[in-house]
Amino acid sequence: MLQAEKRRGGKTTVAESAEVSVLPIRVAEVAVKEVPAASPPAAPGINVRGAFERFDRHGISGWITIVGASEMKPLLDIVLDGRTIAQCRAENPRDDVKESGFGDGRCEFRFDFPPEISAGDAARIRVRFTETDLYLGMPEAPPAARKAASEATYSSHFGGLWIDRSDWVVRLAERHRLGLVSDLLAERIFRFVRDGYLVIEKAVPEVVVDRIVADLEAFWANPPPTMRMETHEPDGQLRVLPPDISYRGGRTKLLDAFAYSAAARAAISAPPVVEFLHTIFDDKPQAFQSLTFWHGSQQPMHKDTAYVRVDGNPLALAATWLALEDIEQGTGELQYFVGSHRAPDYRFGGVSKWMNTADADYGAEHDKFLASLHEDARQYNHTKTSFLGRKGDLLIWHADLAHGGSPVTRPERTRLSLVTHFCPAANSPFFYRQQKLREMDTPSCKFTSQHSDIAATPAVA
Ligand SMILES: O=C(O)CCC(=O)C(=O)O
Repeated sequence: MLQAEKRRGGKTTVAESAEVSVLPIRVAEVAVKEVPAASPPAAPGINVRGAFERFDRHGISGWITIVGASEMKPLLDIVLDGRTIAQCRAENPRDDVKESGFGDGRCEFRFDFPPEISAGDAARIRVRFTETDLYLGMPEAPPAARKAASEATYSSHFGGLWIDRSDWVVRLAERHRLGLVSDLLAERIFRFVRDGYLVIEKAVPEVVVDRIVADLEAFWANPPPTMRMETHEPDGQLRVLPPDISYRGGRTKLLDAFAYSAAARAAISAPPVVEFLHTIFDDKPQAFQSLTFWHGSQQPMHKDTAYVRVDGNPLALAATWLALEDIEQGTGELQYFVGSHRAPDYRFGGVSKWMNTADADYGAEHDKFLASLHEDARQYNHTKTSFLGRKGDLLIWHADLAHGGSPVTRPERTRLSLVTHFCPAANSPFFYRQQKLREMDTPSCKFTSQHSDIAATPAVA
């Protein structure tokens, strides 16, 4: 409608009003070229009144009405970096506006930012009339958003940990100089930041690994009632079910063994692992999901940030892969693209670090995402390598390292492994939004599970 008006009348008029604030409109001939709010466009056209009343880290709201045509309820595009990420109509009732003499008063607009909009994103949100180049003059971005935007020194648009900042070497050197980080740890962090992963040989004593394997055998044979497995068998659909030994292979994994096995908890919180994670998180690590594989998963190359959600900061995440036996070639060994954690963000829907499985075309976008990792590898020369760890060796990967399971060419061989996802203790796994079961807080590591009330599940070992 506005487009039609604009074509007929040429440009837009903004008039002064004593009673209500004027909503300045900026006319952008191209998205980046803006006429200052104070200079009203020359030709007569549409008289718009309104106000931006809220623009903060969590959303925007205000009201807008077209003088003399208040029955027209403008549709607004919420725009981020030139892309429309949502629309809202200015049509919610506002008695105060009605009393001021502006039509029926149904003119409020409101848009709450979805959780995947980072603080930096919020600072760059713009609003325009749908199907036009008419942008509403935005109030100054909220302080938190401005700060986040001005500190955008992370390699990912979504921020990250201190090791992801452009000044990480300076910060590492400072910690090293102050004696907070040993030579060995400094070297480990350096390699992790450069490559996106770190191998710690003999991170977990063999005796602990043997106990874990015995526990896993027992869980498969006689599962604790609340334990769950995750499987894609037999039809490729993801299901979370009570463990059934006939599924013990392929991509099926036993979930959160740490809730039931003291040995698994000991391995997950092995001192060199905790020391490393505590340093990169600047916080106690929180193990919030573990997966035990019997065979190679053959998962395609992927990045955990698409699926494993941590509220607030999608990159406040790291994972460990523990070899529960000597890993041999052809058994589906873990593989990864070295340095891929520094490739540009893939944004689902053009916006989000997280994949939204509720999107109608999410399957197609997932394929696109997976393909993009191989394109990045070609473009940025990421070499593919794999982890042939010996029993007790452990690999830590960065939240954004592209990794997966290599093809299994020796299906008769097992590939026993324990994967754990961690975030800082102060962060919340996304599943807390649905439910929060009791956690276990130890001096070195916090354990929390989406499926198991850890406090109610005495460990078998
Ligand atoms: O162990 C594997 O084969 C892959 C594990 C993995 O990619 C994951 O848990 O994110």
